[in-house]
Amino acid sequence: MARMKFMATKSPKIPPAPPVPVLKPEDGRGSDSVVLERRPQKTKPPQMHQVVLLNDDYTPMEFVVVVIQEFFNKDRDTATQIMLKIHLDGKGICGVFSKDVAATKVDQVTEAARKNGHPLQCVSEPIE
Ligand code: TYC
Repeated sequence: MARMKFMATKSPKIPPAPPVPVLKPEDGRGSDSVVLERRPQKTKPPQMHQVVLLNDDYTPMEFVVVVIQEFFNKDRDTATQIMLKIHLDGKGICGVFSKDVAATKVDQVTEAARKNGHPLQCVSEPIE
């Protein structure tokens, strides 16, 4: 659309808000070119939390593998690898979630462990 010219007799009392998109006649693409302004992003993505299982000397390996499969949707081989990593390193990440979902995972794993008489520890920690 061609830019319209107005002969204003009186200037308005309230200046109009700067137009978005901005028309830039000097950009070499003609007066109809539309330039979209880049606005800084206001909302940050939500902070994510990793759910970590800690090693102990009493919880059976099989129980940990089943927990990782059931609560973290891992297949048997992946769950076994994660369990062995925890067993050897002392801890291991089972999944990364929003804060609320991570807290729910911790509660579910802890409840399952206590119901079965195991001391398994599960914690959530913010990442980055
Ligand atoms: N260390 C335990 C055992 O030898 C196994 C185990 C693995 C326990 C991972 C907890 O998060 C854990 N029975």
